[in-house]
Amino acid sequence: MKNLRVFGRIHNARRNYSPLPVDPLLRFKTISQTQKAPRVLITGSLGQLGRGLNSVYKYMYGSECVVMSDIVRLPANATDVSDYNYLDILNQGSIEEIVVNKNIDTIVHFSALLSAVGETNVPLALQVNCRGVENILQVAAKHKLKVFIPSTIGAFGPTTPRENTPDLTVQCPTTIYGVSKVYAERLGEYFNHRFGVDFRSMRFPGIISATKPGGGTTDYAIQIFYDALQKGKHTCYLRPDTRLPMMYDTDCMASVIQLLAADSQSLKRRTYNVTGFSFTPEEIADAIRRVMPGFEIDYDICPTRQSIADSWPMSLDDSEARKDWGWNPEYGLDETVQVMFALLRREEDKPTKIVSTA
Ligand code: AKB
Repeated sequence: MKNLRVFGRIHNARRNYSPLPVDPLLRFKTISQTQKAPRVLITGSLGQLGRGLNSVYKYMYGSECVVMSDIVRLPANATDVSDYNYLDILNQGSIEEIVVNKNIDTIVHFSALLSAVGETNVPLALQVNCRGVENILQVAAKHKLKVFIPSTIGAFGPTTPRENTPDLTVQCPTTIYGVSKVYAERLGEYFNHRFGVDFRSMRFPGIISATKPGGGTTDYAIQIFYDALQKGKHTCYLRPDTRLPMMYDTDCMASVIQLLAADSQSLKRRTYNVTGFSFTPEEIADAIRRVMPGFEIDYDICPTRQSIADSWPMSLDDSEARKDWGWNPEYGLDETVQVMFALLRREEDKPTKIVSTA
């Protein structure tokens, strides 16, 4: 949890974001004081978001509240992870076994193939992103669980209005990732009204965290910080004017925890847009230059990722989430740049890699 302390040093001077509180953990503490501890199973927990969420939940409710799972061996530096289990989400019986044995009441289903990697292996994307979701929802229906399955800006497509994209609009994505996430949204809503499953979802923008993702279109927005520190320069695979919505990691963790803690009655829909801020590669490079004046960026466009990015919204309307369950991001672009450098610089001084940003 040491990384959490970095947040207190950042000051938010932008409009549209709440000023960062004196106590950066306040929003997590407040929820933990009013809500009973859940028993959360995180699938795909060694990906970009799982370890951060594990750390936040443990901070809120102690080490007993999270069960971590994935299909790979735990890395040697994963001292933050306890109760780690092998779980193949394609095996419904195994999901059920862990739910029963560990007395789980909530599943956060992070296992998924992201947008760019999905295009390189469509059969696997169908398995993981569709069959996996079906299994999770069926187990949730049988054992009366609350379920969070993230969706994405990738669930929109080229015919969606690209600016200030609302919750309810055209959803005709052109990637297998997007198609599978629309399926997850619709299937979750169906299980909610047909079987009463407490399904909750959000369409995430690109998430900027110190933990690296794998195979996404927005990944450059993390790599740029590693490259800035290691080489003073980044070669970007997207055009300089490609505007995409993004969000800082801690805001992402807060959104999951807040949505899961929200009173079911207050939810007018089961899938909400959430966002932090939008920028282009050119604009993030400028923001980095404000703290690292010599930083350079050049471009070597990847046609696959560029065409995916061109089909996605440039900004999201998340007013429904703000209204219904109090969504309120705290990090803008400049705050994100500061906290990312603070985290990565501190990790550079350590013998091990970054393990948690939450
Ligand atoms: C990706 O780029 O595929 C993901 C996403 C926006 O869902 N980060």
